[in-house]
Amino acid sequence: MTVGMSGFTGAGYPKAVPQALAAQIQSAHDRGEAFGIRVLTGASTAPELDGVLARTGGIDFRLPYQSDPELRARINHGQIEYMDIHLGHVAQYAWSGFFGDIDVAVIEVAGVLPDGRLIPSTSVGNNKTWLDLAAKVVLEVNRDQPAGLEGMHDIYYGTALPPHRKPIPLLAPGDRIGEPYLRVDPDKVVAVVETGGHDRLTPFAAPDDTSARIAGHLVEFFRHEIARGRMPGNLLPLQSGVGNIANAVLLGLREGGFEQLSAYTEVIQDGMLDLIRSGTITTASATALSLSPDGVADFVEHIDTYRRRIVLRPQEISNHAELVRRLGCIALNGMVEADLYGNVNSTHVAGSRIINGIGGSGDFARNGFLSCFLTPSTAKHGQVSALVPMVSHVDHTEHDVAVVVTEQGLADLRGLSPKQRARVIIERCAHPDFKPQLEDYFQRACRHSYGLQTPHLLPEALSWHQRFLDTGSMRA
Ligand code: 0RQ
Repeated sequence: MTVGMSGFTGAGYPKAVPQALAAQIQSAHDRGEAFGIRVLTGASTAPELDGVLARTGGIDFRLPYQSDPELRARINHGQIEYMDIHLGHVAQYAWSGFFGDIDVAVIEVAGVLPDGRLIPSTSVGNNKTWLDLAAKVVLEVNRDQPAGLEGMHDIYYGTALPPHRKPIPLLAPGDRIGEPYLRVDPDKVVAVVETGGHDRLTPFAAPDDTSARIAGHLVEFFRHEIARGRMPGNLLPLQSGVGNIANAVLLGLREGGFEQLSAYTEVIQDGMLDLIRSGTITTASATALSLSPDGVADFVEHIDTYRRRIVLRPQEISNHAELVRRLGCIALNGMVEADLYGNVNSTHVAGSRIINGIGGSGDFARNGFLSCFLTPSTAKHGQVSALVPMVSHVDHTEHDVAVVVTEQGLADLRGLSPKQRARVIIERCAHPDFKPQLEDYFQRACRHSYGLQTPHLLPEALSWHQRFLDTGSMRA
């Protein structure tokens, strides 16, 4: 069966049915019977869904974004087929039938109205799509999700496949263009399960020196862009990826004195919640709330304030190319590595081993007004350079990457040719330990490359990655 489940970055995923299903799968396997399902979600979920199903060997196919260690390990061992896809594309692929029939939707909700409409939970993700397309629906009603969530969501029912598409009437991040509830055909609902329990709650590390320096470079750059008249004083709607660096950047904006900001993004993390409560961010649109225990406590305490300032939407809207382009988002995403010419790898170590997935980074990087990629200049205790001659996997091409930032500095690639970009990236972003190695490669490539538009020495271009696999270090 193909099962569409709720869940986006550890929020709003079903907490009981996947575990019961895993027990059934385990019994079947113990009897020697094959039993595996295809699992489609919004994005990453939690040990109670991805973890437990992966451990039983019960997932045959999975999409889109994931971050569970058990699931990741099985994908990288070749036991699970994983399709990494832009989060904003999932719904149209599903409607077009590329995932086959959706047999069952398993969706967590915060409540059910007497007329059958559903109060969405802490994430919306692809729930509208799964509820619309699935033959049968199982609802998990989580009594522990805050009642004050009601009214925070905006579910837009006007999307369509070409040639029937109409402009989506959203002009500002806080606009409400739909309705606060999800619809479901009651005849399809085969079970309603009452559950409790909180979302997977990850505490954040306090920003370290590296993240603070990355944030500092960005804040200085934004001031420069404002001074040049390229952005208003309150910036443009921010899209901020997941993780500690993104959190540090948000804190940096508040400390930098920015005001009246807005966010049009996928995930609201603690850092953004702080800015919303303090009024630094006046409006935030997302598809999920991914909060630490402290973040949840704060969210519940001030939920009436947050309901006025936060809109949670389906991910086909939060990540919609038309809207990201119209609003002119500033895309801030992490990366694994970038190459001299600005191609970015967000997903794979050494070209073959996946970490999480592209998530929404491509939806925003390609369509945003300003596309920034952030990373420490080294990984693996300084043995690996995040700036390499050629990326071992490409998620974002040189044409979609405007700014690269490491703790060393910021490279503004706009308006530059490939060779000009290489000089700026080496100069501004590379770690001093790897700078001479990169300069040496680039200079020799400029002398001996087959073509001089994007100089490369093909036998050497991926040799840094091979050296890392052979010796644990990219150092020459
Ligand atoms: O692995 O813990 O085994 O050592 O990659 O790296 O430093 O913890 O960084 O948590 O910020 O994640 C790109 C993965 C960065 C993330 C990525 C290894 C490193 C570690 C994680 P270990 P860190 P972060 C909105 C947008 C794509 C999706 C996206 C991501 C692990 O930002 O998934 O942007 N992005 N979505 O050691 C070898 C390198 C490495 C490396 C890091 N150069 N070589 N290993 N690592 N760099 C959200 C959604 O869309 C839902």
